[in-house]
Formats: sequence, C-alpha cells, structure tokens
Amino acid sequence: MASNLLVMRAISIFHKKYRWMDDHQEMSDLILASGHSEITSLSFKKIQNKNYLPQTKMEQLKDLLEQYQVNTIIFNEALSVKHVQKLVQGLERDDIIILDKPMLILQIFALKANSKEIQLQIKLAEIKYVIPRMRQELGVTLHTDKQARERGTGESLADIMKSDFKSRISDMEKQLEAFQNASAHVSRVLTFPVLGFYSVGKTTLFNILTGSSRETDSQAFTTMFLKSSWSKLLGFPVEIVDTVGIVDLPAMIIDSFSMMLRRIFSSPHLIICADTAMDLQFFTDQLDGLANYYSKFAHSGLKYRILFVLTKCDNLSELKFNEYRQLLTNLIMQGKFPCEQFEIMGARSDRPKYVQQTFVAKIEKLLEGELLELDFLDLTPSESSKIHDFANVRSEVWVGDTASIKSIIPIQTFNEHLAALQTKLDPKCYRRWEILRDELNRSESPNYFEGSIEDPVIKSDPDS
Ligand SMILES: Nc1nc2c(ncn2[C@@H]2O[C@H](COP(=O)(O)OP(=O)(O)OP(=O)(O)O)[C@@H](O)[C@H]2O)c(=O)[nH]1
Ligand SMILES: [Mg+2]
Repeated sequence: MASNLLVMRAISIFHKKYRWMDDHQEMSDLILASGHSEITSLSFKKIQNKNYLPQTKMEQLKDLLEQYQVNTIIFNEALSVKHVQKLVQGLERDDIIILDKPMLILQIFALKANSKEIQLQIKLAEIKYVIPRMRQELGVTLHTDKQARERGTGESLADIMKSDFKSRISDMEKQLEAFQNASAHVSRVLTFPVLGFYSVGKTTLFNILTGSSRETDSQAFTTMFLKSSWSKLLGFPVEIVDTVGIVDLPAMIIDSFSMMLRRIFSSPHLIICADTAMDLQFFTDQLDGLANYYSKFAHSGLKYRILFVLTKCDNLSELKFNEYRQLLTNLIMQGKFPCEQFEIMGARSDRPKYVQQTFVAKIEKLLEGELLELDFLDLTPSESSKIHDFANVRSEVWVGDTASIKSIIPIQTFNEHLAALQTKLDPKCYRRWEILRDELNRSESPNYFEGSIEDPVIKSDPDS
C-alpha cells in the first residue's frame, strides 16, 4: 500500500539499549510499512540529559539532516514531550518532524485502515496518546503566559481541552461499542483465532488451514481486520480467525484496541504463532510480548487450550528448532501462558499438507475431553448428509437406504445440531453423553500444564 503513496525520506535513530531493537529489523520493517524510506541511521547507547542525544550524536545528526536534505527523524522507542522539546532545541530547527515508535505504528494503522471500526480505534489511540503530551505542552505554555490561562468562563485552557477530549473519547468508545455489538456473534462451532506478532506468518497459516487466499506480505501489518473462514480439515467445521499483528506498544494505545482484543480472547481455543526466522533473543521478546497481551486480555473464567505454532521452520536445522521449542516450553512451564492444555507444532509454508496433517493431529489431542464419539443408527440419506456437515464421520455403513454412522463431534456443536437427530443416536452413546454432560457441569477442573510436542522433521513427506 505504501508504494502508492509519496515516500517520505527519513533518518532513523536507534537507541541500542532498547531491548526490542537489537537487530534493527523491526525498525526497518515499520519504517517501510509507514511509507518512509530510511536514508541512513544513527545509533546511540545512553540518553543524555541536556539534548536527549549525546552531543557528538547531535552534531552528527545535524550534519546528516543537512547532507541528505531530510527533515524527518524516526526513533525506535516512545519519546516523552520533554524528549521531543530537547531534541528540537538541540537541533536548532523548527521544521523537524520527529516520530517515535508508537506514532509510527499509528501512522501505519491509519494508512492501512480499511474499515470505519479500525479508523475509529486508531483515532481513539491517537487522542489517548496525544492527550498527556498536550497537557504537558499546555502546562509549559500557560506557565509562561498566565493571561492565556483564563477564558471567558474562567476555565483554564488545559481544562477545556481535557473535557473536550474526554467527551470525544467517550463518544468514540460508544460508537466503537455499537460496531462491536453489531458484529458480535455467538459462535456455535469451535473458533480458533490465530494470534501473533506482525509478519510471523498468521495469514499464511490461515490460508493453509482454510484453503483461502488472503493477502500475505513481508511488509508489517498486511492484515488489518479480523476474517473468519471455515476449516473442514478436522471433519467437523471449525472457524479459524485471521487477526491483526500484535506489536509492543504503550499500554494506553493497546487499550484502544481492547474491544477487538477481548473479542479475540473470548474464544478458549487459541492458535499462537511465534516466528522462528528471528534470532532466539527476538523470539523470546516476541513471546514475552504475547504473554503480556495474554495476561491483559485473557478472560479469567475461561480454560484456554492453546496450539502454539512455530512458524517458518523451513529455515531451521532440527537442532535449532529444538532450541526454540525448548525455550517456549520453559516459558509455558514458568506460567507465562496459564492454560488448561497446550500443544506445540512447527509450520512451514512450503509443506502445506504436512501442516494440515499436523494441525489435525494436534487439535484432536488439544480437544481431548471436548470431543464426543457418537454413533447413529437408522439414518435416512438426508440425515446422514446433515451429520457429514457437522461431524467427523469415522465410518458409515449402509443397509438398503438406511445408514449407521460412527462419528466424532465437539461438545460445543452437539447441542446445536443434534436436537433434531437425538432419536437416531445409539442409546449407549446417548447415555454416555448424559453422564459426561453431568460430569462437566459438576467439575471445576484445575489448571494443569500438559503438552506434547510435534517433531518438525518430516518423516514421511505428504507434500512430495
Ligand atoms: N520462509 C517462510 N516464509 C514464510 C512462512 N510463512 C510465512 N512466510 C512469509 O512471511 C511473510 C509474512 O507472512 P504473512 O502470512 O503475511 O504474516 P502475517 O503474520 O499474517 O503478517 P501481518 O498480517 O502483516 O501481521 C510473507 O512474506 C510470507 O511469505 C514460512 O513458513 N516460511
Ligand atoms: Mg496477516
């Protein structure tokens, strides 16, 4: 998308102490996606009180701005208003555009926003990010010009701004809620949102699992809105939801997307992707970031079952893959992702059938206890075809024009579809289902950590 727009030249400033940015890759991704081109970059280690940048770096930056005739600089972290003021003073120029990481990300979101709901979320995030900065700025101005403090009503300008913003925020939140309510639906099938940092391969996985052809791209934030599609790989339908990439952002900005995030986390079944094309440090940071979102938005009453997918493992040796897998397992064992059950698998886009087969095996394990084995007797052809629509049919025997079917069905789907077919259920199964349902209603099963791990080395290659 950025290629259709005027590309703005910019110098990036890289604070090396900032843990996330050790390899500079994220910064470059974001700069590109925001429609800027990175002319050159400058790095520094320690923030300096006077000008924010150390003096030698400040001089270097001035020269670079002059040399490249550029007036935009982009920082790899969040800057306070004070930092910005110091920089402007130090650079002795008032035409400088200073972007920090949150502002850059909001610009990307704004560029790619393709629905009213997303646009509203971005506006809200912008206002929330700007408010504390404006207050500080107003505080500075008003302090030097006390006359400006009073308007006709005797209110301070800062108060007027504050209450205006407050009412705008509350209006926007109401509008957002209306959007969310309109799009909310209670899913009658198992839903699996695919979560993960941007560009980790969420949409690629979504396409493999659902047979869709959604756009994938190496540029950050290719996907900007949720999209569901059915997967029938398991025999019974499950809904897979492709989501917007997660990124490390200040809490107040994340909050603006909280309604969308809460909706994602309302499913107790999650697919969490982590990119193995990144080095181990970045991989760990990714998982820490995801765990932050998880602890913030996971619903306390839900017992999550999580399928962790280590993406892009086509570029890894088995040894390296095991390191990533072990790291993830350790984090889970430390309680970073409290859940009822988890599974781990590797994924690679060049082996779609392998990914599909592994997904089926893993989900069947993950859903243990949530799947019912049900047998039906004396089915008419139309009843039989109905069962094919919502159950994994393991065997089907026809005698004349009636069929017997052995099937697997998720508990969640059972009530919805079987009311009409209860009379066809084998009485033994019906009894089992009743007992299980009573047990489920009574039990308060404790959290436990149990998982099994998929070996990414393809023993027999279904794709070849
Ligand atoms: N080598 C390799 N590349 C992959 C794999 N999966 C995805 N990619 C590439 O990674 C890039 C990002 O993939 P997407 O599927 O768009 O990632 P995403 O997580 O949906 O990204 P956003 O929507 O931007 O958050 C694309 O260029 C893909 O071709 C993989 O298994 N191996
Ligand atoms: Mg995507």
